[in-house]
Amino acid sequence: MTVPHVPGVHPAWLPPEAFRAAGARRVLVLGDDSALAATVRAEVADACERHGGAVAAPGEACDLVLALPSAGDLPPAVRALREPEPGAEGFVLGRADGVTAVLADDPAGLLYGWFEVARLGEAAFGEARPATAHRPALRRRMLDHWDNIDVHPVMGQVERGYSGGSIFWRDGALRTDLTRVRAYGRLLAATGVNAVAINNVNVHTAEAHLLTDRLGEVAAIAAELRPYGIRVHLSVSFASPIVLGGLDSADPLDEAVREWWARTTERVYETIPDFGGYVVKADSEGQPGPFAYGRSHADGANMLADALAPHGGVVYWRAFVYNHRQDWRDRTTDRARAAHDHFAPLDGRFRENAILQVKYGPMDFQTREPISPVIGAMPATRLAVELQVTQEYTGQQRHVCYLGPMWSEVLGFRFRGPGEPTVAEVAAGGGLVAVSNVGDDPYWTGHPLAQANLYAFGRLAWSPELGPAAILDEWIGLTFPGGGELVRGTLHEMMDGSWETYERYTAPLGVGFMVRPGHHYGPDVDGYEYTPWGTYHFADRDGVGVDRTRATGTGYTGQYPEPWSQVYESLAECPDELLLFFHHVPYEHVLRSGVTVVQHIYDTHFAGAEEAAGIRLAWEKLAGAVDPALYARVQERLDEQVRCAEEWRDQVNAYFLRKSGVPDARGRRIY
Ligand code: GCW
Repeated sequence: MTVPHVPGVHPAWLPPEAFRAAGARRVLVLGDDSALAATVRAEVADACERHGGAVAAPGEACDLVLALPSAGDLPPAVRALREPEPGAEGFVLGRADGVTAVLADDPAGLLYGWFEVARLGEAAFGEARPATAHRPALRRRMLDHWDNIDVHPVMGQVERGYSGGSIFWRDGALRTDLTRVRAYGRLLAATGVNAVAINNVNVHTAEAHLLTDRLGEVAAIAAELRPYGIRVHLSVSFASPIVLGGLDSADPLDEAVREWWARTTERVYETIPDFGGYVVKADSEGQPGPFAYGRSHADGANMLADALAPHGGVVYWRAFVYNHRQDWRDRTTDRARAAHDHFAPLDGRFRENAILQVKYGPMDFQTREPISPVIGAMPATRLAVELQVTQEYTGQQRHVCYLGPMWSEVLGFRFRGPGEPTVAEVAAGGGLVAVSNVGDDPYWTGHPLAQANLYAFGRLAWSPELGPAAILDEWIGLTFPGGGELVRGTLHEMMDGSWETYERYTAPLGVGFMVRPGHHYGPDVDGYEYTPWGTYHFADRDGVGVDRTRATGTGYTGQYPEPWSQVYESLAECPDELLLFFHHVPYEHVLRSGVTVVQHIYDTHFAGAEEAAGIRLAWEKLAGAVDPALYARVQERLDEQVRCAEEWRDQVNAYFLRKSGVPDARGRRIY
């Protein structure tokens, strides 16, 4: 095992500098003969070689010890740090009598502890620290790749990918050099991620074969990610028994179909014994599913769960099921209702190893949505919450949009009010999943600053209670070591409020979309208004918004328990930022903030575009303070962000001025 360093590829949050403090010291590893312990030894050796420290042998003096208690005698200084219990994948970190210790019950904990020491830097070797346990709050912390093997004619190599091609495949074949995949695994492990699904949930013909005759490619990728504790998962087509097995049905209750899945899954585990499981998008946007056979989604998911169970695998079954061929004239169909209508009645009917994967909002990864009511409605089902790191609807990695604050709001939401479980707690036994934003771009994420989103996802999946601003600072400190106060302060100022800035210049008050159909970039207020996708805003000359109340609308508010059911139903109590998601109101309706809806639209759009210009201006302070190529890449993207934000501002403001006839109270220029 060697630590992957890929020339020409930005080291992201793991530059060699991040390991200076530990690598300059004497480090003892007391591990077992597992692959993960070998990784920890390799990491330590690599850091020490670079920074002049030394790998200590048992019994020798050391400054840092990473140990499984079963693997040998701890140095006397840290024997007293044994409590509290680290738990699965966790570690205890403490410092006593000049020795820092990371103690774990399993080698994964040692690896995560090693990266925590890197995060702390010199601080890990300062004052004594009481032994503190660090344990992942969510058991499964996974990134989904929407990578294709073949370049799709519309979606390209990576669906909704804004960072170049796939790190796994190129032009129809597995890449020959997979060092970069290992480096990716390392970056993810440093944030706490422990699972990856390698291919698009829209499973096309070539990708369907990964399950059978192209399984070797999955095994090769798994071999690169395994040393960093990451289990590989595969998106599979529900129609596989037909497409690959030559059967004439994929009916989940058909014995031949069930047997096909059992046999096929057995072969997967013969090849990849630690294979994680399947991800399935069924009966959704044209993908095949159990509805074709009159079966429920529990029948579909359970069939796969049964095939996986003997091997310890899980199926992530996506709840993103809605009618994408609806008639815009029909006001009774509400896309927001769909997932709850389909899945809530199935609560308690899913197997133990079936995980229902629910997007955080009821629509589709918008900049602002209420939390999906499905998450609060299925106490007898294992749930995973799905986020989108790739910025499909949040600026496509051309805009700075740090999503940590949004995710932290999502994870901290309590369906039943104060004192009741948070979304993160509801999902603890299932997991947190996100669509990756990584590609073969030298900066990994297209926009170098979009790396912060990938980092924040992993950190929040491990510790949902961490503050997003603190995570941002952690990321800045690791990624720009030695940058000094100018770099740290400027990046913080540019990024911390960037999600809200993005929200200000795009669709107002939670109404969503207003993006250009198809590629979803840039403004198009009526782009989706008369389409079959179910994503409307209903603006007319009198008002705007979607009536989702029980009293007069689609009844969606009734999918929430109290207090939210009442809060969202009530025009007076509904939070401003979601007002147009839940209510259709006149333009002169006064928000809780005291401003009318239409004036709010003007104000926020002027402010948002101005803030985008401010972000660009701030970056100029860093000319000469960061790497010139990185500087240029960010600057080019900021130019586009400012241009696009102005376009959003002018189109949205012009649209609402023309519809409403209400002038801007401050007389600013609207076209
Ligand atoms: O956000 C939408 C995207 C689709 C995607 C779908 C999904 C993979 O526009 O490209 O398909 O969601 O989540 O399945």
